[in-house]
Order: sequence, then structure tokens, then C-alpha cells
Amino acid sequence: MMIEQFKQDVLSGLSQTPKQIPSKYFYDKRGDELFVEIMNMPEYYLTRSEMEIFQKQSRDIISSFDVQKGEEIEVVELGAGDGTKTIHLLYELIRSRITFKYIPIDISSNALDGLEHRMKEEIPGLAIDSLHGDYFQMLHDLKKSPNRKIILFLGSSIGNMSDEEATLFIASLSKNLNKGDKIVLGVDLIKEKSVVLPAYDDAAGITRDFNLNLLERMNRELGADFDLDAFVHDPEYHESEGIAKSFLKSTKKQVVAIKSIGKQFVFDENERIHTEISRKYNDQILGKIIDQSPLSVQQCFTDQKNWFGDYIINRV
Ligand code: AVI
Repeated sequence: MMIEQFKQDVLSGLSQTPKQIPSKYFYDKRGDELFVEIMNMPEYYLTRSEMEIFQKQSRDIISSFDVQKGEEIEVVELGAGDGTKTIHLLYELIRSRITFKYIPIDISSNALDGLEHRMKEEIPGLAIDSLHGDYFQMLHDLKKSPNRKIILFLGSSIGNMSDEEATLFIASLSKNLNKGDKIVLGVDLIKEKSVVLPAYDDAAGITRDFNLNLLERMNRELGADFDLDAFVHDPEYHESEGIAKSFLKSTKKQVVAIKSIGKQFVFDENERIHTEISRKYNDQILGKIIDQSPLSVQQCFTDQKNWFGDYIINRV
């Protein structure tokens, strides 16, 4: 099923001008490993900046939740990752004697198993209920619970959506929330090119490998014959637009065959495949996205350099 979708997306993406492939296909086993390396690179400030916010401001973040005495809440994390930021928030909830359940949701059951194991080890007695599946389906099921929910969507994950996709995502999210629920939305903030571009064009070439892995994946899974030496990683960022974009650029005129699709694709010299956008935000851009939904921004926590923001958003 998954492979059929992959074939369809590659066929339609490479038949378009300009050519494109959805960035979700970066994340096979190798892609997941490379992304962990990316998060540890000196140039990739995003993870460190958001970590600083959770390390230093978890108490204030919790105050913003406005939990009443005796109230029980549910902390629901979308795309839970490794939980290294969230754990600071959970520790602080315990310190504040707030009764809560932690509910990570992910489409990867592997990721969830690892997270649940680690969290239980770090926080004995933690009430954790991990849910495997589609975010919106799971949130829909959770909507019946009488407890107020805090939804965590961290790590600038929303940045990999176009503004139209983000608007739809936020609208679907808000439909599955009750009045009084809150969202903690982690976004990378618009800033100068000299900071942003190196995060997507690191000196060690890890991001290049991450991007090129998409071609390797198509070779492996779709029987394509991409020559990895004939494509280069080609990232760009314009501060006025606030979107980092990654491309794979063909260094020569060439024809690539994809066996399982039964098609050949012609690449001109310097023709590019658009593989990813990483949208950077400010108050106005976020405002436009939540404008048409029953949500309002309460406040924003930023790191000391003002590079990353965790917005507290209310379902009104
Ligand atoms: C997962 N996502 C938020 C990362 C980002 O910064 O857009 C993916 C990434 N792509 C290249 N480097 C990191």
C-alpha cells in the first residue's frame, strides 16, 4: 500500500515542471539515522534552541496552561520523536504536583515503543498511554475525554508544510479539540540567511547525504537508476520569503529510468527536483494560518537568541 503511494507520488512529482518529491519520503531507516545526525550538527541550531526553551522555561510554559487546583490534564504529543525536550516539561509538571497523563501519538510503532521504554525508565510511575496511528483519528477518539488537553507539536515539524497545508492541518487539529484545550507549537523563526542556510548546508555534508538518500531510496524501492554522482544537493534561503528550500540538481543532461513505474524521466543540465521546504515563522505568518480557525495566540516563548519560538495557542 505504502509503496503504491510512493510510486504514485514519484510519478506525479517527476512529471511536473518544476519536478518535485514530497519530503516525507526522506524518512526511511537511513533517513531517520541521518536526521538524528542533523539534529546534532553544530549548524543545526533548531533542536538546541528549542531544547533551551524547555530547559529554562518549562515552569513558565506550565503556568501558561493555567491548570486549576484538582484539575487533571492530558499532554498529547504529535510525532513524539525521542522526547528529550518533552521530558523537561513532564518533570516540571510533576514538580508542580499537577496530575497528568502523557499521550504520545506517532505513525511509527517502533518510535513509540522506544520512547515509552525510555520515559518509563527516566520517570518511574509516569502515566503514559502511547497511541499508534493517524494524528487526527487519535485526537478524534480522545475528544470524548473530559480532561483538558495540551497538544505538543514541536521541532518545527509544521515548517515542512506549505502555508496551505499548514492552514488545513491547523483547521483539522482545532476541529478535534475542545474549548480550553491548548497547543504548544514549535516553529523556527525568520532570521538572517547567514544563520539559516548553513543549517541546511552543513560543512560535513550530512544534509547533502540526507537529500541524496531520497535517490538511493528510489533506486532501492522503486528500481530506479539514479546516478548519485550526477546530482548535487542545492539548498537556498531568502530571508524576505522566510522559507529554506532543498533541491537535488542534475549536473548534466540525463535520462533516469524507474522500473516499477515503467517510465523514463529526462533531466536537463542544472534541472532541479524540489525535495523540501522548511518554513520559518513570525507572528504575522502564524496569524494568517490560524486566522480562519477557532484558535488564538496566547503567547510565545523564545530562546535567548530569538531564533526559535514555542507558541501557546488556545482553542477558544
Ligand atoms: C523535520 N524538519 C523540521 C527538519 C527541518 O529543519 O525542516 C528536516 C530537515 N531537513 C533538512 N534538515 C533538517
